[in-house]
Amino acid sequence: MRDKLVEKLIKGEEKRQAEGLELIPSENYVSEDVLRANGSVFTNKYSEGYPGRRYYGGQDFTDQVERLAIERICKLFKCKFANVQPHSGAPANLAVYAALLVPGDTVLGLDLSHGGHLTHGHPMTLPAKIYKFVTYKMKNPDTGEIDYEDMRKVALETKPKLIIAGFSAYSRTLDYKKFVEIAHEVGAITMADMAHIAGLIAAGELRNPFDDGFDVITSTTHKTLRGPRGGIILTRESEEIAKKIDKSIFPGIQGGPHMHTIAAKAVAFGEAMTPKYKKYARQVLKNAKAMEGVLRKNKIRMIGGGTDNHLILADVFGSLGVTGKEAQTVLDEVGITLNMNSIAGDTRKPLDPSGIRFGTPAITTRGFKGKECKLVAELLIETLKNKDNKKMKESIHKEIKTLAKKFPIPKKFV
Ligand code: DSN
Repeated sequence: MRDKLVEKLIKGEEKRQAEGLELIPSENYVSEDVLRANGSVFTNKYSEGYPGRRYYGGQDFTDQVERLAIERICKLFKCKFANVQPHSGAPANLAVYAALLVPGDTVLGLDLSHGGHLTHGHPMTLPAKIYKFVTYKMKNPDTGEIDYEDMRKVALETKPKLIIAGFSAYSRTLDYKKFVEIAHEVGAITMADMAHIAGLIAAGELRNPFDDGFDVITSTTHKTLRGPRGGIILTRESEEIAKKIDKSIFPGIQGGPHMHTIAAKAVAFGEAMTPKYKKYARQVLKNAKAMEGVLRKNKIRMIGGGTDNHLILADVFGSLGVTGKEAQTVLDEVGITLNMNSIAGDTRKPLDPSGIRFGTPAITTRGFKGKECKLVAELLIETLKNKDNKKMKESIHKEIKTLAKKFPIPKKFV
């Protein structure tokens, strides 16, 4: 690359990724094929509209690649319609709200402090300024069970037009049937924001909300789905809903689709259809269970009491007296990347909360199995217990680097 400044930064990030262990549960590594498509000449092309009805000429290949992405994702999720143009998860969610609601309508979603996502109604977000968000919560943070009775009560009282299932920091299985029952009772549409677990659903390892009658699924494409940064909106069977969503994305909230990203999505969806990917998704879950075991043995409190998916939310302040921010910083020092996270009922502030959130999608892509995941969990706890011991941290950092070297980031997934 001629721009030496940017080249140096790319190399630096490559080295950081290669030498450290990525435990942020929403991150992953893409294959060189996904990277190739993402860095392709499709980035040069404007394609406002949809395949077969665009507002610019020269669409022979863009039409084909967008159709391919749609066909593949519909097969993976067993649904009739897909919009693959959302730039990411937040615009995907906004587009669904704009398509199906009018300003002032009520939406019911999981409380942020109980694992929900900012776009499900945090007061600082644009949707929260347009729509009225009400929430449901966990019945008991130590089991993670959702309080479906209360959810029903809130729904009957507030008559939401949309009910959202989905999360960014929740580790247990949702009962989609209950969501659908409650939605039918109050005449609401159901939307599942599956950004975190989309890949695990696509692989058939976790339940598909469409199988229980959900109307719409939104997701990002770069987490467990292992594609480029981007979003998708899927509609199970209603052409009316799908048409409204298409209009809501373009011309509603976006202009030209990013065709290079759509090409990369098509590649990633193709990879997700292979037996190798299914094996990967199964291992993601096994690896999270292996880490859960180590935390339990060490008496570290896990929100939800453990995990059914790829992530763990641990109360490190309550268990070890280390704050989430301290934990994130000290783990960065030894080459383990994860993120601080608020926990249900947190008495600490979001910028230095009680919890940490981590997961297995990226290390599983590197080839980690249960044995390595247990070791990583042990090193993580060891680091937190010895956060002021420089020598100990240096030795753990060395061990992490050795482990990372033994499991280089793969380039080919199929
Ligand atoms: N930022 C993503 C996550 O880390 O979960 C969700 O948007």
